[in-house]
Amino acid sequence: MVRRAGQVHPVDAESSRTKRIDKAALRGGPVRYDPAMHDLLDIRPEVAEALSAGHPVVALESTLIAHGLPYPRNLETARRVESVVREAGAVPATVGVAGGRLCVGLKAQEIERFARGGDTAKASGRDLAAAIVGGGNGATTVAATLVAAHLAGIRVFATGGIGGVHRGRGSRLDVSADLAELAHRPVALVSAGAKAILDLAGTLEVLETQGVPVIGYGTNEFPAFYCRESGHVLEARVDTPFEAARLMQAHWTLGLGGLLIANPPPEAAALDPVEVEALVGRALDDAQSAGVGGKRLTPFLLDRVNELSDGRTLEANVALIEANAALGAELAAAIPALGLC
Ligand code: PSU
Ligand code: MN
Repeated sequence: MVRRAGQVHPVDAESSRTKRIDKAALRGGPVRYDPAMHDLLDIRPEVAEALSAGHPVVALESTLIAHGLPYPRNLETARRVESVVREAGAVPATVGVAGGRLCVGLKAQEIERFARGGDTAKASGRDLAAAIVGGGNGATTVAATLVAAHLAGIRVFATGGIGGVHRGRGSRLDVSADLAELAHRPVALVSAGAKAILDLAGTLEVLETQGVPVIGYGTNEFPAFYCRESGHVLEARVDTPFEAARLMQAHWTLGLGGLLIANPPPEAAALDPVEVEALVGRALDDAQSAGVGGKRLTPFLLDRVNELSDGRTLEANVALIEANAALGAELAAAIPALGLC
């Protein structure tokens, strides 16, 4: 088989790791090697090598860089999050479509281009094919990053807050594709719950319908992104990476899909829920008056609450992304201890 540099697929390698995954026959294993994948997927060498060697790897998304945070804070955060993962002993794999390929482990210059904005569209799972065929760039959402993580065989992915059910304004139904994708990808997603701009009760209902366990990390409550509490009590809680990894292992051994590890934002950065509710209410009114919907809605709302809070939601957002990346690295490190992969 012809293999070009930078196109290594770990599943293709005759490594003991591959054999272990095959033996375990977990649905959670990476997708089997398919030559057609070479043209679409580019697992960068550092990530491919770490995966083959069984070293911890954490997937990171790029929509929050290109559309979730303003420049230059987004660039600083993207770099900082990669260092946080490295300091915790894991390899970061920032995902995005670059030059028409789904890349796992974006290079520093690519991340910088995404952060500076311009030509980088927001790519969810359904946009991936068009972004690849179009030969351009695309910032991957949680949904699209889950696809890449699964194809590459990465088990842990850290983000800020997952997308979910948007609050009902009128009769339009807007449910993020993040939820359905998480249900089908055997990946543990670390997030500070779902974004505060959403209908959290509705989001939890859809996660239940989709069969996604929501596990509080050191908490009994679903966090509300900028806030540590939401009033929604969870059925599962873990307090250590090892406990989380055991649940992940059991879930995947049963052939099930993704898990949501809900990590409350750091105490020092968390905001008051009453204040956040007021900000979100105003941002939602503004979105409605401006007629913003579809994929522009989430970036608009995040931006608007940031303006209304004089930048305090941005500080909380950055702090919780970093905290989630650190926890992601700990979880990724706990997986090999269980002999999972
Ligand atoms: N988390 C953040 N900031 C973000 C997002 C998550 O802290 O900008 C992004 C993620 O990429 C997520 C997306 O997938 O928002 C959800 O968008 P939508 O509601 O259009 O599915
Ligand atoms: Mn939507």
